[in-house]
Amino acid sequence: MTYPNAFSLEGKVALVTGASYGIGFALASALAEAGATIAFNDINEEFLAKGLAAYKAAGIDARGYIADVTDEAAVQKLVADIEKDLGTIDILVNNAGIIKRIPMHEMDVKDFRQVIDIDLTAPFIVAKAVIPSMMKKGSGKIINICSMMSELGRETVSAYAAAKGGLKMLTRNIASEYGAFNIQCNGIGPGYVETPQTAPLRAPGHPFDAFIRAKTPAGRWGTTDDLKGPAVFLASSASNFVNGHVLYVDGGILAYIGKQP
Ligand code: NAP
Ligand code: GCO
Repeated sequence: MTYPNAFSLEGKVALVTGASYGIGFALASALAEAGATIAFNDINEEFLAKGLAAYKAAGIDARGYIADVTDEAAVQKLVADIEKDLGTIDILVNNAGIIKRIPMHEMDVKDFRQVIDIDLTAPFIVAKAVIPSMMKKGSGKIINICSMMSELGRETVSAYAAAKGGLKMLTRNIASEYGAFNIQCNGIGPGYVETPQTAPLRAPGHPFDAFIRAKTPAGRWGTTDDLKGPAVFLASSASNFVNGHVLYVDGGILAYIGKQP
């Protein structure tokens, strides 16, 4: 395989969950720029429409579908509809996710369960739905969007850390169970990235902003652009012998004790 062909996604179909905006939109855009045909879903008609308009504005002919990733029947239909419209899904990016920042001793169990359902059970549901066709095709790429919280904890994010820690191990187990079918499953672990999900932490004067800048060697928040190259790499044949790995795209946070005050 010559370069840069190894990074080409020409002829590939990619499903990116929860990709109307944020990290999912950036990852889908990157895969499209590398040649992939994009399908994405959202649970909200309004956001889906906005996402379709944003892809069109970016020159990307993405297909959008309404589906709740926690609903197995809806996901099975989503995958069947995409396979009918576009063909076998070659690349799955399990991106959809939520966070609830609540002190654990104050957290209602239904909130804990909702985070686990969306951030851990849903990646299982969606991966389970696409793997049979990948097995038949003899190839596939699954990319699970993990987190710093796949490795670290902090106050108020117990459910999210439990889910993302579990997602790291689900990634490794899918890699283990399906590597023989030429299916590679890896994770991307973004650091702290400027998206709607982290907007509350970046509010003017919020202490977390200075905290994260001090914990990041580059002294800045990540942007969704920082995640594009890693996603193309893990979605392409350039990573065919990379399996069960979580690629942390964190600017060095996990390696750094933090800037001395
Ligand atoms: P975001 O801006 O909150 O977007 C999350 C997306 O997931 C939205 O499009 C949302 O759809 C969708 N979603 C939520 N629940 C869903 C469900 N049940 N079914 C279908 N779609 C659903 O989040 P983000 O910052 O882009 O993060 C994307 C992923 O990266 C998440 O897994 C997050 O945990 C992870 N991550 C984020 C950061 C960061 O710093 N931002 C860092 C590490 C990892 P709606 O618009 O309809 O709600
Ligand atoms: C938080 C943040 C983080 C980021 C991301 C870091 O409250 O700590 O939301 O969890 O979303 O997961 O990698």
